[in-house]
Amino acid sequence: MSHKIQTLSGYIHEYQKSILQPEEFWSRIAESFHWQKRWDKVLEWDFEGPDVKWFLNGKLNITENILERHLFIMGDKPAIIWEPNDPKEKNIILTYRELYEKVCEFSNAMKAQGIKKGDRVIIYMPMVPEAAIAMLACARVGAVHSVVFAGFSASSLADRINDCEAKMVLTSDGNFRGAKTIDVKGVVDEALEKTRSVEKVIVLQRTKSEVSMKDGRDIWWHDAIKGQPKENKAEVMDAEDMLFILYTSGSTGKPKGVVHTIGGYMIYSYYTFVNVFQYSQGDVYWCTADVGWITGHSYIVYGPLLAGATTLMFEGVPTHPHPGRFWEIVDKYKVNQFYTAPTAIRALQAHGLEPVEPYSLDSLKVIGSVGEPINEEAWHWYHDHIGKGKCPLVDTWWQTETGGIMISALAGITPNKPAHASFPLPGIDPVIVDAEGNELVGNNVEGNLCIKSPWPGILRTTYGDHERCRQTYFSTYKGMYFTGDGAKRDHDGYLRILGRVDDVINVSGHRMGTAEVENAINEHPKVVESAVVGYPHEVKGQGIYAYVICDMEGRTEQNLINEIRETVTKIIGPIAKPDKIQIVPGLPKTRSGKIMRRILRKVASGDANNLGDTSTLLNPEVVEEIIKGAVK
Ligand code: 7RM
Repeated sequence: MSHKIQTLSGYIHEYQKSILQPEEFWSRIAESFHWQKRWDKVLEWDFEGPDVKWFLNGKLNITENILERHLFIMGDKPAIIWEPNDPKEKNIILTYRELYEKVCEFSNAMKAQGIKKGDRVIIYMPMVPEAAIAMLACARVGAVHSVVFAGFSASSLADRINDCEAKMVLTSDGNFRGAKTIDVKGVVDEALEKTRSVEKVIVLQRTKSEVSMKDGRDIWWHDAIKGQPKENKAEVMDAEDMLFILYTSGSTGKPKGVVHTIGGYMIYSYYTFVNVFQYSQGDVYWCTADVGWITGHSYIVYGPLLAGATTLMFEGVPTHPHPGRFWEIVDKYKVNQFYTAPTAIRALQAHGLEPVEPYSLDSLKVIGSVGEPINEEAWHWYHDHIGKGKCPLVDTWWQTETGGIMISALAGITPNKPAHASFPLPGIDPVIVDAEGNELVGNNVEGNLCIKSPWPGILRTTYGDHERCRQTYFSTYKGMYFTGDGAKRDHDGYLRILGRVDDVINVSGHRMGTAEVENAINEHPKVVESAVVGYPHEVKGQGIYAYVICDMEGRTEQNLINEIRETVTKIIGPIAKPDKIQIVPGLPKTRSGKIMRRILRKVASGDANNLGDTSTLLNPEVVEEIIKGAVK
């Protein structure tokens, strides 16, 4: 089956068709998959509810489309290549047949431990093949997985377990990352003290660290699969049954559980993978994300495996044991498509060309970028020194909520421009609107990015709180999905993403709500009030700058700053640790008591010269103090 667009005119044709006749367009793609029962209707939707359904009453199991469907012709083809953190440890290559057997075996084990269709299962694991096997095993038995990035703290993990009332946790003893061995099971144990729903924990032995196993609750992975058959029949699922929940940060409160359903997500992750990366059979594809993020879900696991691709999974970090590690891996496996984040590119760029030079990188055909706007300098370095000027660079814009890539060039097919995501994929109808929601037509316009009509990968709800989903995405502009990003259509019609327009910051490609970080800071007993903003950071894209009002009694400033950092690490995880903390006497507020973040953002960016009018503030004098004490 090939739904791969081959030419620019092919793209234009497919795009037009997809917008004029979306149902015909998507059903033609869905037809090449295996359905136990065909759908009755392709699409039903309204964005008021919101209520979006694709492939109504279609019955399927996504793992049959990943496993059984590929066994006959591709049983011996590598499905997953796993490269360990330590280059001296042996790698693992799993063929489609072996993956089939392992998924069946583990899904049988999960069933034996009491998991049934509809149960929620938390996956808190390092980047090992078992993480992908765990996801697919859930899908096979009809359980809903929720992968939690293994860098999150016990308290973040507990919040997620509680929010979805998970019945099982899949985890490991520890995690190798760079030079460190990270405790994983201990974090799970701590989280489970604050939760009640979890009945069983299955623990993979990875680091052979000392861990405590709770009788009746915890079982080793290798014991759980003992004697389990390596085959089974996949559960019959409805196209609109939940496939997974993935928690993501927004501008208010706690992270919300974005819900994706089986049929639409399957079609969309597959279609976008094949077209954006122009994957050909036999290619080796590598995405460096972690499976704890949506990029890992759609473009390490589901998209590539649905396409019968060989997907590489890397356990480690870009700079360990040396800053040429990525390029060493590219040469070792002759990687053809390479997909990473601008923050990784900038971090490696800082090491100069020496670590790149020993490697030929000849095999590369396509390079990709995701997670944050890629600045022109990083774009050129990546394009010239990694892509050697000959590989198309796809700058892919999308979100946890969109399920798959929305705006991107198709590698080598559609035109491309540095730092521009460029054009929408077939099926995507983006618009730029002004503050009132008026559509800004034509070129040379800038505003907020919305999407006018549904695509198969759109989120269906936020778990347990549909109103929050409506409020967050469908209420700002009537009848449209609001992305939270600003965008510009330039004089040539290329789309450029300008970044978030809400209180979400993007640190090393990780989404973080400023309110979420503030709440964590406020947990420190000496903190009175705090305000968090993003500021431009050379490597991370944005850094976290926290202004904090403290009760200083009995503490030095430095002590407090260190303690606040620890508090945030404990409550959210190291990724949310503020880069800069300024202890301030007050925060600039309007007369109605709202913090003036605009001013704080300017000061944090080192741009305190033109703060505009501050005379209407309740406490204008505090601004001077803040400028004086700004952390450089
Ligand atoms: C895939 C992912 C989503 C937010 C999104 C943007 C930003 C992502 C790009 C980008 C500019 C890009 N999902 N973003 N990709 N900005 N150019 N190519 O990252 O849910 O974690 O984040 O990330 O602000 O709204 S996410």
